Amino acid sequence: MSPSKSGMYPAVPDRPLSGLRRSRAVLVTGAGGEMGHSLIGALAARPGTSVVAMDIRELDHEVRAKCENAFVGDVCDAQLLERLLAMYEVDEVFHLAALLSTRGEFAPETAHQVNVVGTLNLLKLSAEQARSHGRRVKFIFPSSIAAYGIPDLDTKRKAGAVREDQFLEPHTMYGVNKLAGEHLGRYYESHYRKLAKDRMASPIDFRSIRFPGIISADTLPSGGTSDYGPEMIHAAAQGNAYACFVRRDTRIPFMTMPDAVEAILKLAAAPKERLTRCVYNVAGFSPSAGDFERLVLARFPKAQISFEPDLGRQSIVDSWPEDVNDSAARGDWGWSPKHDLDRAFDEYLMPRITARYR
Ligand code: AKB
Repeated sequence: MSPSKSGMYPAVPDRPLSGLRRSRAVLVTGAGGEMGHSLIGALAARPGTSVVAMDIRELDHEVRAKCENAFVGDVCDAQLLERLLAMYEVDEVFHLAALLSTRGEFAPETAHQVNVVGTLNLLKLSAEQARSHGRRVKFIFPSSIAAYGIPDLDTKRKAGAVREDQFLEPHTMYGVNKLAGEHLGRYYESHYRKLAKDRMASPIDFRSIRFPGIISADTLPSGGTSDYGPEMIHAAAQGNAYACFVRRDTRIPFMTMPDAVEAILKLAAAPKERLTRCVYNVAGFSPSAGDFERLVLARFPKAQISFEPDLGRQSIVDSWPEDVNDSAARGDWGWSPKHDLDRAFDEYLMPRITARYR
């Protein structure tokens, strides 16, 4: 193995790591992103799990140290993926790499490449892996509330907690891409190469969660439209003024990062026969932007928060539901979030964020 240019960790090695036998591994794409940071720690702590990470940038030392190997590259690079999968016997893929909703609107075609073509590459190679080692590959796909597109505010307010099959007409390229990813996963699980004589039935075990906005105490999001929630909290903790880009009465669902990681691990571990669908809603809490302001001011009385709505970004969050109905996740795999809004602030965000910026 040769060192990467930065000398931080090996670039793509050109041979299997353990002689002729490929070692078994869990693949995490987008490993350097917000969810990757938290998920990799939890996966690496699972007994007998080797994590192979992939990201467009080199990983932080802390995250890298928890991985068996890390590859720098693009999920659109089919050759890189092929080489990676030639070295490891991958049983499980957590496909986190994505271009989020705000960034995607500045470069919709690039978003399509990363979010759809990248997902297709991974599904195809996972199906090939399944054929080569004879076991289904579990494919975990974080989708998003961006898959919903509610036509106007009046309908949004009347709709309340939306079910998985309602309002599936997304307004953003990212939402369109996430919905496409869900359909691709369902196709690879149930219908892939329907007419081929040599087909392996059901090579992929596809499981997806439509996540709400996620708030982490340890990292800040970038390129999303739910970012105003975490941005407001982190800005106050750092003593920075914050101009919120949506109206005070804007309401969408959120959850904490520990609950999001718990959800993804719980769905991944659920017995297949208990699952009645491929794609699940999960709800945490549904504050308005004004509720965030109130809670932040109660804890940081000197915080300077103003509201300067950006019409474009506002229209995106206005098309997302106020709340989601997660009864299928609760019934099928025991989903139940640990944090409501107050516990999120008091037991998770405040202790960690204040320590972080002290
Ligand atoms: C975004 O804002 O694009 C994401 C999401 C809701 O999926 N955080």
